[in-house]
Amino acid sequence: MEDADTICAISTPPGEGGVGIIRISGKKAHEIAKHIFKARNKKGQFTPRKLYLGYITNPANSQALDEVFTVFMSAPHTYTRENIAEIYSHGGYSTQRSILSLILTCGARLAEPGEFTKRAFLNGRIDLLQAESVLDIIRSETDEELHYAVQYLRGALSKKMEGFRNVLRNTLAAIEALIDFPEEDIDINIDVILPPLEKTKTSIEELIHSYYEGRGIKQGFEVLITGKTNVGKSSLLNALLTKERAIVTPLAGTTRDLIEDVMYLKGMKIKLIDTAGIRKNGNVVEKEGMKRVKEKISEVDLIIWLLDGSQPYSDEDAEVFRAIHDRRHLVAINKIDLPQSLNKESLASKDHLVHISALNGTGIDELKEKAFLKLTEGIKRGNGLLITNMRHRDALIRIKDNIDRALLLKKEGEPLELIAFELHESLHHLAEITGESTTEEILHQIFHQFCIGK
Ligand SMILES: Nc1nc2c(ncn2[C@@H]2O[C@H](COP(=O)(O)OP(=O)(O)OP(=O)(O)O)[C@@H](O)[C@H]2O)c(=O)[nH]1
Ligand SMILES: [Mg+2]
Repeated sequence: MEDADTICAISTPPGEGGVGIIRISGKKAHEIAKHIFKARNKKGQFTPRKLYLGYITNPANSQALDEVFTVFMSAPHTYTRENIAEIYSHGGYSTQRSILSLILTCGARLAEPGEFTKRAFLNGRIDLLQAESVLDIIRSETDEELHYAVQYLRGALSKKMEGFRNVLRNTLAAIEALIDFPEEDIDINIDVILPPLEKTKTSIEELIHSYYEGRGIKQGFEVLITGKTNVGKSSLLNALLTKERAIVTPLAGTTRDLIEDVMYLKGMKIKLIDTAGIRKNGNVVEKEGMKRVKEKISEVDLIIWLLDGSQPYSDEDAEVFRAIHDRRHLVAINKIDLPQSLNKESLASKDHLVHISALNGTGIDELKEKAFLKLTEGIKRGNGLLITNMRHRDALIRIKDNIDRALLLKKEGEPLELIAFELHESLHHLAEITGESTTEEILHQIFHQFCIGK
């Protein structure tokens, strides 16, 4: 990045606000800022990382544009590892735009989306995993999402990859030594060098499997409410959302389509889906509605199967059960405020049974708690890491395949050169994750998802 030009951008969101931050990074950052900033009560050099109060003034006509704070930060101890100047102006559209235009006329150019973070990556301050976590932090909607993104910015995932790399490199080095000096008496036994590789493979598999939960934390989980007509599905949706989202009537067949809305459960985003009730002799519209429910059942993360406790178990309930029994589900018996006549013995799945009244709110908290536990089953908390990014998952799958093939080749007594080839490949895929060998196209894809000014 020796000859990199100087970039600038408004780093705060557009529109009116208390403060607007304009950021300049690059060789000429300090020079440009000094040229347009007139500090009050200040003579001589600016001390780095100290805020100075003053005016942004157009040198061409000495016109003051805004009263601002300015800070100078010196390379390499900055976000981009370049010289940076930041100007804290008033958060008005016009003031920020005129300051930015002035900076542009002084020789900086407008930053591309994510270019500050891209420079931090290209200048070696952070790796690609950390750069991506910056985007995740900005986009976090829930505490959980933020928790993981911050961990990754601090290098938790990078450290894990470093561990994988060490094992792969050591194994490869040992195998190459065996290839290069077959006649000599080297103290390397292939049966000793492979177990760490197998252990690494297990860790990689765990990470690949964590993607399901990781994706849920990042994008939210889908929870579907199903059951026969009139059992209270729409009432339950409304009770969970604590608003009258869906129409509720005493008539069977009220809901015809999928009705979706978002709720937050202990910091997790949940997309709740209410559905058309299942019944035998529905009309054309209901039949279409039921078809959609059945399609959706295979896609969602959790199903709440709702039954009416005041009615005997029926063929229609059994039909619903057949559709959902092999999917992750909870069983909720509704209308417990009424006299009960549901024969519970007939329920094939007694697991995770909750008794509720969508009408008066009984059991709703317990249902939420059980849904949370079901959705987070298998998620390792504390030190557990999760993969939330498809790019990482795909690369890890390729690494795992390389290791699988390497181990199989060994078992079948194939030449060591073939094993070495697989290990070389796996290291290459690992370098793609951390960004040591990544194409310009992938970098473009990643950084163009950022906003301008980050
Ligand atoms: N007593 C009692 N009535 C309830 C309860 N939950 C729902 N109901 C009533 O049951 C009827 C049907 O409720 P809905 O929420 O529309 O049922 P649904 O399963 O969405 O019905 P469809 O959309 O037609 O399949 C309404 O009259 C509700 O007021 C409950 O917990 N107790
Ligand atoms: Mg309904």
